[in-house]
Amino acid sequence: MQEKLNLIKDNAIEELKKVNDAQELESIRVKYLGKKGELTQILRGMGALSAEERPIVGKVVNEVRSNIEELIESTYRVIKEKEKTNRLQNETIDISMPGKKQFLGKRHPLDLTLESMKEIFISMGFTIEEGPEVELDYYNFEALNIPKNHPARGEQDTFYINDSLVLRTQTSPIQIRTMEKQEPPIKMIAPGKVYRSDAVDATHSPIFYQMEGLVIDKGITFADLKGTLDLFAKKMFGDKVVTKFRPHHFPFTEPSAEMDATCFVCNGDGCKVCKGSGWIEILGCGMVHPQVLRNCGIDPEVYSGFAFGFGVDRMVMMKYAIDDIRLLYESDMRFLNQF
Ligand code: 2NM
Repeated sequence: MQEKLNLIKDNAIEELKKVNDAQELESIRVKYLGKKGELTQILRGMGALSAEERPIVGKVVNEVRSNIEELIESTYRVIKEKEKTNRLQNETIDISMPGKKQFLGKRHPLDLTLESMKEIFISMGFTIEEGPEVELDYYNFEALNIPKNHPARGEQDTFYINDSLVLRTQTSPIQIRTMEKQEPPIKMIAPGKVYRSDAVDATHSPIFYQMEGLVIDKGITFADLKGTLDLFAKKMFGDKVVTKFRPHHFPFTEPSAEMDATCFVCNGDGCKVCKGSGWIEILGCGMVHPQVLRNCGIDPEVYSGFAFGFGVDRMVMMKYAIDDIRLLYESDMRFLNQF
């Protein structure tokens, strides 16, 4: 028995000398000390020994066992030390290697254009107001003279949350909310995202951006409207731009108009951007309808005002000669990196 134990010990020592890594070391530990290991087998078989033999053999087995354990322990430390040295040698940092490129985000052309529009109106003393995108039917339609069954509802078909809640089709509900809570004078713009259930094509997107504006005070006339919007066009597209106002119809303004500006590309001669006409349609506008003022608790005998609305996407598309609105919503970096 003593001989057998010594043989096991010598074998273990030999094998441990040849160990190269932690995995090999572990399989040696299992081989000798594991549940089915050689020493464990011997311990299990001790029941068959006589009462005198048992303590003697037990002592030797334990000695061999702790010898092997210590050896495994020290071999483990040697292996770890070797691994660390190897790692340090292999992981040297080559500071002459080129770095990893960090990609910086960019402003979206819609955001850039919206900002330059806002700047122009801020410089004229307008405040910026905001409102909810999920809006009461009342603020989106009713208060703006668009009752149920009005044909304008069809043109602005939208996403209904339920009978009284819609995704706003225009930013005008922000004007209504502002007029309700603020005494005139009011001089505000309302930029934001709006929704319509339009099928996607080169000029339609179910989500797009609008910017509307409103001025209410005593004695505001159509001349104020023209002066303000003409100045906007000059600041936005250049001093040479000339504007003209064509009669139009909106339910919430009377009279109403659309403003055209001479094409900023050809100065009115006619080109691809203005489709040969020399003019570009910029915005809709008008004097706020007296009923809309009354709906907001403003007396139309005392106050008057004008309002206007732009499609921001249209502005971006004109400014950069983009012919497909989908490019603004597809997040294709090959497109967006150009701005
Ligand atoms: C437009 C065109 C004309 C407009 C009217 C109002 C309000 F609330 F004051 F009645 N807000 N916005 C308006 C007027 C909007 O967009 C093409």
